[in-house]
Amino acid sequence: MATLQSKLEELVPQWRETRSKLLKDKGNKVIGEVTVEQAFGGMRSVKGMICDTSVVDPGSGVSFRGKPLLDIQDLYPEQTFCLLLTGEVFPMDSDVIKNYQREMDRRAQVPDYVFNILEAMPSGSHPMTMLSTAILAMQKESTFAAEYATGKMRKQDYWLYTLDDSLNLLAKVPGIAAAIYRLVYDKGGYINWTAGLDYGANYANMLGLPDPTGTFADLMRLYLHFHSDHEAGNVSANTCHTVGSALSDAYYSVSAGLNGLAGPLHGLANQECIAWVLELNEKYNGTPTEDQIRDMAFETLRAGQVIPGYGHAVLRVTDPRFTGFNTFGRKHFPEDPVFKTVDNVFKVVPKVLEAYSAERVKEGRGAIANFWPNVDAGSGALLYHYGLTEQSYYTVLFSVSRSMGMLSQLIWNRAVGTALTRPKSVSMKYVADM
Ligand code: CMX
Repeated sequence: MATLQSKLEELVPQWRETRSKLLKDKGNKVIGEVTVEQAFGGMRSVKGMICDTSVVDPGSGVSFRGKPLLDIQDLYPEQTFCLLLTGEVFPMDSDVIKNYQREMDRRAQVPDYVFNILEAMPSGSHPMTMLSTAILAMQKESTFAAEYATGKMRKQDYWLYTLDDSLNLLAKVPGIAAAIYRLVYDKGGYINWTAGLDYGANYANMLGLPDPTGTFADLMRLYLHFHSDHEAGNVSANTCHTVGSALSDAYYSVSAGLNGLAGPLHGLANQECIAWVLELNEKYNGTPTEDQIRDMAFETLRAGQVIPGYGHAVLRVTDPRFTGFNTFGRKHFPEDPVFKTVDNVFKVVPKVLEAYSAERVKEGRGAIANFWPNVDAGSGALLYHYGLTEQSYYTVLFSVSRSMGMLSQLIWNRAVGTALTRPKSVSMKYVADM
């Protein structure tokens, strides 16, 4: 019977052969150069990594293994993870997916000590701190670390043990994340994983929100699919990769990546976006007019703050993930007041940012590179509609999804044998003397 592991056993030798051939034939080709501006500017656009799971095109957004996101938006999360790893879309009734789901069922039980740790954390701990801590606490479960410690693990088998750790982590993360939700926001007892239920529906079910129409489970599937991967250079993926390159196991690496996702310029932006939208609704007693949105947008900018959910380090168009979420909202609840505001903000804010950017340029400050919404601009309104109103939880949802991307990249890097990350830095004096 075909499984994800057996598929990878076929693919890994091919990837290694490709890597060797590329190194031999193209090893001395230049793929990028770095200016002083880029070195000070967060290495924006510096090409210095290889990643096959996904590519972000500035003009069209993310594609997973060459497939544009909106062409594959109906995939279930278990299909997403297998696609990121193998490049193949396996039908839900295929052996690979059925086997993967059985692995999730078999591994989903969260150890009791994780709940004890979560319950012992001080009240007021951010849900992201709790998630990262819970994952780190499970590091002792790592089969990679245990096998490495024996001194007998062969380098070519690193990926196999990383796959084992990854399946274990992916199976447990929704249960941990749902427990954090129920604990922090006083929602009652924990809800167990249900064997036989798909990944997205399981997470929705464990959160425990009412879902009479089943569309909240649909949203969770879409949410987990959309946020899963965004190539290798973003803060969470890049951090996970760097930590993993030291052969730290998947628990150390993912926990580290999530600490980056918890930053307001990255994953925490979804929390800030919905807060901004709710502030608008409150200030104007309901869905604001376009003029009112314009006023508040300028007010935010003049106060020296960013408009959350707009702009992107790579994208120069509306993020297709925003488009997908917006389509979901328009289909299921176009009249929802929070969704309507998000929809109207989309009509106004890009023009405001464009005007503000022109002002900045006149004043000698740099332009804003992208005026369009990113993934975080719209997702919160959809969650809000279903009663998931606790904004400080939103980045945890992102994390459950992004774990798939970080882990698929970690497995891939172990499989092809990517080396320890160690770029070179230079001093200010070095630049001054150039
Ligand atoms: N509102 C106001 N100013 C913005 C802006 C926005 N939405 N987006 C960019 N700018 C500003 C930057 O702050 C920067 O100003 P300074 O030079 O004064 O520091 C200037 O425009 C140039 O930035 P940029 O080249 O356009 O964008 P960066 O690649 O530096 O930053 C990002 C990208 C996402 C951090 C930025 O657009 C931003 O802060 N957006 C709002 C926060 C957000 O939505 N983050 C989520 C991103 C998605 C994710 O990774 O999860």
